[in-house]
Amino acid sequence: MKYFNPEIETMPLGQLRRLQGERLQNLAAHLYERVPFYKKQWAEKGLRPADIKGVEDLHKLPFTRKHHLRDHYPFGLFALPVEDTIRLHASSGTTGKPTVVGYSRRDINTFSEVVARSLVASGCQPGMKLQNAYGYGLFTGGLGLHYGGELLGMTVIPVSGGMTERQLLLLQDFRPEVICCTPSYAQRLSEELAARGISPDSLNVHTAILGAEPWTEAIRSQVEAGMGVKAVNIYGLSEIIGPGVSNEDHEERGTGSYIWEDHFFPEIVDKDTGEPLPEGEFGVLVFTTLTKEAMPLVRYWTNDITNIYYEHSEKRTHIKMGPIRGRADDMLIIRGVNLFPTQVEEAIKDFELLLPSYQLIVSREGALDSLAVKVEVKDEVLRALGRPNLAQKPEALPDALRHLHAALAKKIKESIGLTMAIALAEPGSIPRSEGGKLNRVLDLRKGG
Ligand code: DLL
Repeated sequence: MKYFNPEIETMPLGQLRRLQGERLQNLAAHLYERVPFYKKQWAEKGLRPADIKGVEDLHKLPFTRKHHLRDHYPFGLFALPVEDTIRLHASSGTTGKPTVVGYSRRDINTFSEVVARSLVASGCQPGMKLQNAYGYGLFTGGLGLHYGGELLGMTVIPVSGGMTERQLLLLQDFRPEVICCTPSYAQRLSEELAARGISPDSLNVHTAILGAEPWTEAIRSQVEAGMGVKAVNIYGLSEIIGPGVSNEDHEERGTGSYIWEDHFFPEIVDKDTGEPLPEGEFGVLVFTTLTKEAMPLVRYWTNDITNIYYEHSEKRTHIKMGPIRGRADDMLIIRGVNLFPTQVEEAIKDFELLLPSYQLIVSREGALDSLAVKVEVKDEVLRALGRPNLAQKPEALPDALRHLHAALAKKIKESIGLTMAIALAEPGSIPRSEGGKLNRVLDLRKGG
């Protein structure tokens, strides 16, 4: 099958807009009646549901932010009585209480459908086996992919995250065609396969569906070569539904991920002013859930930075989003320069002697913040150079590494505008993913 839902996925834009408009009108009326938070917020701006006639009026409504969810913890933003929900999920914040989301039966059906659409876009077909290495539990990854895979008619292997030994055993013995996990864990699996001398050709897996954390083309290349797969992107967040808000098509890899905009209406807004930005420009991604019942969200400020654009494609009419550059709150400001960790990853990718495995270390010397990047050199390179001590001063390194060090410093300076200390490191010396979300920034300023 080419599409899970051909009628919706290829719906002409005019018709899609009308559908979105109708859904938005219903949503506004539903929320105004049922959720005091929205009624109060809109009343303060003199707005009533009748003022929202279509998606073109959406910008009039205020944003909903993560702190609103926290302020109404745990169920205060639900639009249905908790007893009418059939599932709860939660995402753990960095501090304090988790963000709670609830689902009605119809919401779970929607969730399963958008994941099924995402799986078909990724290259899955009914009958294929899906090794699901996203964590099961309050995290939406495990159960989200599980239900979507079952709806499509795949054979789901609910292994959950981590447990590398078991993942490798199942890959070899159950011979799944598809695996889904975080990109950093796919890197980890690629490395384990190489370390154990297991050739990707001996496996049956041809597709890896990666998401839940930012990743780049450098990681795509590493995973595609290391596991012998096509690596495709899946994006989502628990507040909106979970995984399956958008997904790449396996035949259009690298051109963006289709947002299932009949359910999740996207906007890109300026991160400082909140003003909507024109198609293609980068800003904060904001979503309105058009069909959710238990906990719909209006103009939810995701904090993720990307762009959205229509691209002529023979396959689908829905809008695409580019890769997430990072979250607005991951942005580092070092000596006045703003940067996302993924920019460093992009700079590293052109150096053939390096692995896309890095860590950014932020520290403070006196009043000044400084940033160092630790990046791993490929094992074969170090072997060919007779295993030099990488801890010595760059000037003392063998020529190849000295040049590499200088070229990387220059590239970072040119592309990001910062002078960074660079530490070349042994392969495997930077902490690896255990299946959950990997943090590539070590901030030594905290608490000091
Ligand atoms: O991470 C849902 C998910 C599960 C997505 C499995 C994909 C696969 P949360 O735990 O609520 O939900 O975290 C959501 O993770 O706002 C992004 O910052 C980040 N994120 C998710 N997918 C991607 C992706 C799940 N493909 C937050 N690329 C989001 C970059 C991603 N960042």
